[in-house]
This record gives sequence, structure tokens and C-alpha cells, in this order.
Amino acid sequence: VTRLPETRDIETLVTRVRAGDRKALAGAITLVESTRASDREVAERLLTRLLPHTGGARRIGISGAPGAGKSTYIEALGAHLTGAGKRVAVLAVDPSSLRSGGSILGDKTRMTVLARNPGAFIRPTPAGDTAGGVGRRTRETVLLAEAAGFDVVVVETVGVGQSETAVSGMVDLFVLLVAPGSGDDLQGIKRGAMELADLVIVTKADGDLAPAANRAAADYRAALSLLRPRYPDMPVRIVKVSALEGVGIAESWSALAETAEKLQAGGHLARLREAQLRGWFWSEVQAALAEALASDPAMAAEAEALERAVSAGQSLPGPAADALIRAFRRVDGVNHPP
Ligand SMILES: Nc1nc2c(ncn2[C@@H]2O[C@H](COP(=O)(O)OP(=O)(O)O)[C@@H](O)[C@H]2O)c(=O)[nH]1
Ligand SMILES: [Mg+2]
Repeated sequence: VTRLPETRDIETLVTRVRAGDRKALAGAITLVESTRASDREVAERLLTRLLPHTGGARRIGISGAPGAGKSTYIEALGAHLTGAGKRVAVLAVDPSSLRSGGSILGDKTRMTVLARNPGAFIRPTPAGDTAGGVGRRTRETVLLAEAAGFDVVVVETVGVGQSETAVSGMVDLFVLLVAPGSGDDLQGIKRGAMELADLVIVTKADGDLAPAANRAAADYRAALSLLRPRYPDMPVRIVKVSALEGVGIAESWSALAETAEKLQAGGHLARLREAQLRGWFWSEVQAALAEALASDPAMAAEAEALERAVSAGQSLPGPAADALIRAFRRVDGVNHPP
């Protein structure tokens, strides 16, 4: 259970989060996730104050089908990184919590060892209502973890719907995890997810599954060679790991670190983060407009009427949107005279 912070005093919160106080960080995340207007206002002031202290982490997105081995891999990677003195934050987004309405406990309980590690912070994030469950506030949570001094921030998501696209839009490197001998051998994986990947990890490369893991790695190598790489001269690497046996974990991190260094040297990373911030801004503009429309009953009714006309084929979406914006400007002009 996550609680709101004990204090609303911004400077106290800033000091505590920056000191890496886990309770303060957890409270700050709860604050950021809160939909209450009064919480939102405090959250935005806190984030604004922390902004100069963000950006320092390596941001890694990890996606894969349910059961692909994400949690087990992250636990092993976390042990490897904390063992090397790095602090690791894991934000686990699971769209299945959309159904239950709560946040997932499965992932948290599976990362039991990492959860007790003082160098690690695990936060299951309740799924948002957008983009396959990736919350609107996940980006802000990444910033909070960075302000708290984490060196690596992992965003874990189940690969369904638009979640891969959403996560790849907020991380430096996107990792696709695939299990051998499962339905997600190539056919099951959407081409879209493969196009986003900076690294493909074939999990469970041990015991009876070892031959299947070899085949999966070869299949992915062949498939990836047919795709245009995300960055020129940067072929996507494929690493086989066994999180159970601890094999390939260090190699997978080396591959990520090397890719990140190359991207940084080529200026790709700076450009990527700039583009992500622009995208974030416009998605907030859209969300804020949608909220402003919904919060005015007359506008909400107008929007619904226009939507009905569009879905019935009576109006074109373009002119209907123009009509809605014109109506909104009139209402807004009345409510907020200059
Ligand atoms: N043989 C083997 N099984 C694994 C490995 N990693 C995960 N698993 C198993 O695969 C199942 C799903 O793993 P989990 O990490 O929960 O997958 P997630 O749903 O992607 O988070 C579990 O039963 C794990 O024990 C591995 O490296 N080797
Ligand atoms: Mg999991």
C-alpha cells in the first residue's frame, strides 16, 4: 500500500527525495499518480523543483509477453547492477491491473530478492487508461526516480496493445524479451515491437529449452536483418540469457551499455530525448484539452453530440472537431474573461 507523503512542504519533499529517501520517493510517486486537483498542484510544483536534478539515469524499457521472463530477468539484472554499485529503480506497469483495478502484486512478489535490496526500488504502477496501460504519469515517475539518484530506471511493461510504443517513447533503450518454444516465437511478436527494439533478449536459454533458445535467436537474427535498423550502423543485438542460471545477464547489460554509449557519442540520445519531450508536451496538450472539455457539462454534451454525428456518418471528423473547438473558445471566453 502506498501512501501520500506526510508533508506537503515542497522544500522538505525536495530534500528528502534528493537524499534518496525511499519513503519520500514512494510518497512522491503516489502524489504524482493522484488524480485529485489539490494533489496534482503539489505534484507539479514538486516536479518543477526537481526537474534540474533529473535526466541522469539510463532509462531502459523492458517489454515482452506475459510469462516471457521479464520479472525474473529484471531481478537478475538488478542483482548484477546493484552488485556493481549501481542503484536501480523498477517501475512495473501491468495492464492486467486494468481489470482488477488495483496494482499488480505478482511482479512485486516475484522480485522478492530485489525488493529487499537497499540499492533497488520496485514500484508496481497501476495501469493507466491509456496506451495499453502505460500510465500518463509514468514519465513523471521516471523523473522522480532520477531525482532520487537512481542510476538505472527500468520500465517494465507487458507487451500488449500500444504499451510498447508508449514505453519506447519514454526510455533511452527498449528491450524486447522473448521466450523460446512459446507462442511468441517470431510469429506471435508483432513486427512493430521488433522495430522498436534496441536489444532482443531470448530468455530461458537453459536446460531443455536451450535448443529452442538457439533457434529463437537465429530466427530473430534473420528477421531483424530484414528490418531497417532504428539507427544507422547500429544492428540490433540479440543476447540469450538464463536468469535462473545467471547466464548472459552481464552480457545483456554490456550490450545495453555499449549501445547507449554509441548513441550518446553520435548525438542520437540527446535528439531522442528532445523528441520524447516534444511528444510528451503534445500528449499533455491533448489530454488537458480533453479534460477541459469533459469538465464543462455543456461542452461535454456538445462533444458527445458531435461524436454521435461523426460515428453515424453524418458529419466529417474534421469539421466536427473545428465546430467543437469554436464552441469551446466561446465557452472559455465567457468563463475566463481576459
Ligand atoms: N527455465 C527458465 N525459466 C525461467 C527463466 N526466467 C523465468 N522463467 C520462468 O518463466 C515463468 C515466467 O517468468 P516471469 O519472470 O514471471 O515472466 P513475466 O510474466 O514476463 O514477468 C516463471 O515460471 C519463471 O520461473 C529462466 O531463465 N529459465
Ligand atoms: Mg512479470
